[in-house]
Amino acid sequence: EAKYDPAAIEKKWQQTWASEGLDQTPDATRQPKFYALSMFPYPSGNLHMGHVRNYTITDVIARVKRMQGYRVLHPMGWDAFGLPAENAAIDRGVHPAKWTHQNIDQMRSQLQRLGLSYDWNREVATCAPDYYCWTQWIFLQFLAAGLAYQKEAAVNWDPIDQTVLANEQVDSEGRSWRSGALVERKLLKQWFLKITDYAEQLLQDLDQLSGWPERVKLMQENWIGKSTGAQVHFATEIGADLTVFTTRPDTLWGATFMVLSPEHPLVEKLTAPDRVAAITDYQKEAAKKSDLDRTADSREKTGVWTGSYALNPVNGEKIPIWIADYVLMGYGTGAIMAVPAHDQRDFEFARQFNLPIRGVVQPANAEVDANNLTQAWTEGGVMVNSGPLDGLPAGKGEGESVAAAIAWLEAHGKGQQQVNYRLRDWLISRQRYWGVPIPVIHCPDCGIVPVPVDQLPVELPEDVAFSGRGASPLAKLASWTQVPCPTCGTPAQRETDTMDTFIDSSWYFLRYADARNQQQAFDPAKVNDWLPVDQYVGGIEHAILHLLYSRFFTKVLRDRGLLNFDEPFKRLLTQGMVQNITYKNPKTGKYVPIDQLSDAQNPVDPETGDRLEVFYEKMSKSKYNGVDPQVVLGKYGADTARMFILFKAPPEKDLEWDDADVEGQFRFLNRVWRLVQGFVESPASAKPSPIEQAALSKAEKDLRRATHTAIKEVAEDVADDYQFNTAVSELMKLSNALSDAACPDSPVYTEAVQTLVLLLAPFAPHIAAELWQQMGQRGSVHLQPWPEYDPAALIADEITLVIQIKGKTRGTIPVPADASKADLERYARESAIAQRYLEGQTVKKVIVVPGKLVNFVVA
Ligand code: ANZ
Ligand code: ZN
Repeated sequence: EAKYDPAAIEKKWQQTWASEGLDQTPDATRQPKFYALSMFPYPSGNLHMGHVRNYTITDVIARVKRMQGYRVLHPMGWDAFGLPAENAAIDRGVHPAKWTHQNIDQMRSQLQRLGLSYDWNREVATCAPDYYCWTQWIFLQFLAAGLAYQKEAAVNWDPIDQTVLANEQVDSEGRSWRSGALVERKLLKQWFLKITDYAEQLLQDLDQLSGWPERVKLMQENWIGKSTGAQVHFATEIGADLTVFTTRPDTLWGATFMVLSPEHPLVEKLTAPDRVAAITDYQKEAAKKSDLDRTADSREKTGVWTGSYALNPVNGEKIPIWIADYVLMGYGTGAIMAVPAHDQRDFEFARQFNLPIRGVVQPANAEVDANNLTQAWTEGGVMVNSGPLDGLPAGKGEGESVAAAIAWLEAHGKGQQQVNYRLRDWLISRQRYWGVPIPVIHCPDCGIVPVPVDQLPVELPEDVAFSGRGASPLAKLASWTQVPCPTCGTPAQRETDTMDTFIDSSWYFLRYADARNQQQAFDPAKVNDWLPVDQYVGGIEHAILHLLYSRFFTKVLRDRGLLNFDEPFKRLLTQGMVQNITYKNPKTGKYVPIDQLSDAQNPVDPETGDRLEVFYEKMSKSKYNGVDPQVVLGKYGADTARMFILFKAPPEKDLEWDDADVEGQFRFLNRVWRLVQGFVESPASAKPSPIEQAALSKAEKDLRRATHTAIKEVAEDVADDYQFNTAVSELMKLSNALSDAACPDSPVYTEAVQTLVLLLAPFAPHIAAELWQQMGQRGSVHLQPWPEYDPAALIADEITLVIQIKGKTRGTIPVPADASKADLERYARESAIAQRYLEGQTVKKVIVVPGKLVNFVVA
């Protein structure tokens, strides 16, 4: 009897599957399609447990769907551009391309050890010219549609290294990670994509995504941040109007001053000569602060008066115009009407600078006096001091007073209804090397000229120097930047910015449908066939950006006639984190590695002697609680690792690592192994014979019921909400039933063993393939149809019980065959028949004949 040797069989089957092309995607047929997709990894070089969990979940889904008769697309690739590769080049002198490809090779072989059923013929790497050629082509589609443009924007500028920094390279104190210099904000011309044109659709179409977690949809909704209200125009002394966005136009009669963002374009003109110095000083201070700092609720309000006034359009009142940093240029119009009585920030500002506060919403039950407030009154009430609005019920947002105010503004030409979104256009320029070059040329005569499509891709030059200082390596390479204008031939300059890597990942799921196409980004027919993705699986950290950008790209490409669907991902599963135990010193905040503890049951800090806190946290290097997948695979094999991960928690929940449970799954697979070995060696395995349910013995019926219950339960568990943990429990139950079965020579036993291996196949694909082969079955277990349950087999054995009253038969009821005498009497008493005939009678005696009848003797 051979021992279960995962290392040997896993290698054997991985090679067999690869050479037989088992996981290749079938061509379009009449079979229904299923597109199962994991979020592709950044090739950091090492697979971690979070990856293993993500990919295992998707793999089980793909395998189940294949057995259920779908043609499945299940691809994998690499999100391969980005900063770490460039940093490796700067720190270690390895070219980013070399570093990236080494990492990809290493991670690919780690992935292959997991037995994931990927179609590797469709592998994509976003840094490969045959991929980014089409990223550039798609960018040109955006440019042609007027959805890509350049505009001045603030970037993080390191004054020592003389370079732009990504947000990730600036620490929480605002210093460069490399030089340590305080980062400045500098205005540079940057490329943007006009995602704001799609704000409303991105919001509305969330309704189509019934297969997404509510939490993710809510995060997207908040990010898009739709507000309805009004624009109101205020006349000023300089002729130009100041326009504000407000969600509470009904409070206009309570606006007692205005506040502009320090960056507002009209500040200079509105500033009185004697206020210039104070205003410019304040502007400089504000420029140093982040938006987050500026809008923090706890901050004391600061600001400066411009020295000029605006006219409140409803009553012609002169109100002073201030600037203050709590008003941001990036939202609304960058100017507000301040209503201190009903907006807390305005209230604090008014108190700080002694500006008038006028209540216009009176709380209904008069518990608060609107003209004598200790804080802003932001709830409802009745409009007062508001001319035509007086007496109307005041509400936030859709209240009657708001509608009345908008009607008034529109009738008097002082404003109009307005919808505003928090969503901003997407800044995609990066002043870095390791990204997709933006395919345009700047010509002194023609302006921005797209690189002609037949000249794509604009390839990254290889021989560049990486110092981390000065302009991006591309900008320093004259041989690359200096080109003739494609339109007029005049000496011109290539764009040297590269694209945000989020662009690369905004369309990779389309490329998989036609990954080797050399003529097009993809054949629309193929993409329309395979997409949308039926099940997308990935981390919650992508809830906003990646998913929003991918939705945006899909809609733009649809509007360019390249796709025929609105949403790229029909269903989304955000898997929980993989956590492990950590030991933390509550006083110092330091984590202690487990191997430094002298007593893990009673953990103390070896340096300070402090008692350590013990809890589960996401695995990470800095907390010393990571478990290396390679170690687990080496010890137990991929099948055990997969089974543990699937069994330990439902996919969307956090998972707590537990070595004992890993061991437990290893033992379970060993049990299945021995069970099948025993079966293969028994004479019963040689003679399959048909099963006739009615002719089975009790032992056979019991085992068959267990088999078909497992089929039914596992099918339900793996459908829609993917409760793989309970599915694995069902497999364990079936294996127990097999161990207990008293009919090892029966065809029912054969059926049960085969079913166990079939149901196990998606979860532990290698051992299942091996056992299937050992049982003498032809063809791969992974190409077998998913088993169907026989409803007849689920029914527990029943007999027909006769009910008599005084010896006279009054009817029959079905009861379990193995019911005790007492149970039979109870079933009979509770039956409708007995209830009817015994009503008002006294039962003197009950005669029970097991397996046959119950007779009630009445007076
Ligand atoms: C007057 C007012 C009275 C306001 C009131 C609120 C309450 P949401 O809901 O987030 O869209 N605002 C407008 N533009 C701003 C900017 N650039 N920076 C800072 N604040 C700005 O918020 C809209 C409200 O935020 C607007 O309505 C405006 O204040 C303020 F009782 O106008 B409100
Ligand atoms: Zn030109």
